[in-house]
Amino acid sequence: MGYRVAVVGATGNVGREVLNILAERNFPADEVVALASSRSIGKEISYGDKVLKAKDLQHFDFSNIDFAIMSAGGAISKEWAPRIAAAGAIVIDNSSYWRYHSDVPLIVPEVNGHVLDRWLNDAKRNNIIANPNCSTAQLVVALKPLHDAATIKRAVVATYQSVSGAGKEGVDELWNQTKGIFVNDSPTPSKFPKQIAFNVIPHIDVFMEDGYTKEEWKVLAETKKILDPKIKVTCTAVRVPVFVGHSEAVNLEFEKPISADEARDLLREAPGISVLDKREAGGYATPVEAVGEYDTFVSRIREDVTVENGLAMWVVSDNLRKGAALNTIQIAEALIEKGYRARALAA
Ligand code: 11C
Repeated sequence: MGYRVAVVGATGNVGREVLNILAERNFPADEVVALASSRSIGKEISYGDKVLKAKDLQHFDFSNIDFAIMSAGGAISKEWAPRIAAAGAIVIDNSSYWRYHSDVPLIVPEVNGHVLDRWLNDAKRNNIIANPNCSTAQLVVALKPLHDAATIKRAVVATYQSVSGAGKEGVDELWNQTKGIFVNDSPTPSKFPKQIAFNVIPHIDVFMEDGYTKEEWKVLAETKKILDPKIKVTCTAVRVPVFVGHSEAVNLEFEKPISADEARDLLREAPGISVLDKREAGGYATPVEAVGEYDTFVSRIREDVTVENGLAMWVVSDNLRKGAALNTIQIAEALIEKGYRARALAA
């Protein structure tokens, strides 16, 4: 007997990817239910070669559900994750709401999947697991093997984030502005604070008191929680006119020496990473190649001689996959591998 999975926020960009990836990976599900807010009830969504109709979250009975994968935003997660978890399902939440709670693990399986061993055996666990922000997920996958080998002291990150990170409205705004500019319409920013077509915007999420944006703060706080609280991280997060795929320029300072060749070899062996690093035109990954892929691509690995034990690199991933939907499913797969049994069987 397989698992019962509820996908909350199934009609959004990430919810749809969750359904695609569950089907692609043959996730051992007996039943998959698509849930949405009342305005999307009845909307049709693909799940492999089937079509699911969105059901109403408000009236759904979670008492038989094993995994609830939530991608419906922080307000819904704040209200519903504890209710769903209390009904006995494991909630894997994509919003930022639960990530920083000390009793909620924040998991990227390749990096800190071991945390789930103790969590699964903790009788007092609150049944909520958080999924990181997309820019953090791909970053920590690439940092982990290097940190294990030479201990990262400081990371300086600049992100180049696609509009799909801002949801369907972000994608529509880039599309409409791009088309409009060709017919001399003046672009009207609505989802983004300035014109995004043919432009870049150094502002994602709200500004904080210290001048960083919340998106930048997430990269700092989440890297520390997932990988190592001792790593110093600074970030500039930038929105770029790309539909899917986040890129990051990363400069690292290590405690111990590590050469570009050593780093490349370690990254080649590491789970979830493809190294694409030829020092020639086109010998590196761009977002276009990362779309639809599971792996995070690492390119442009080189020594940064401006600091002692420095490396620079370029990290690209599909933000809707490793940055969101794929990682949530990998968390569920890790729990199954660690012995979490379908409730119908465990009863
Ligand atoms: C973006 N990274 O690209 C954001 C989207 O905290 O999960 C994801 C926000 C989050 O706009």
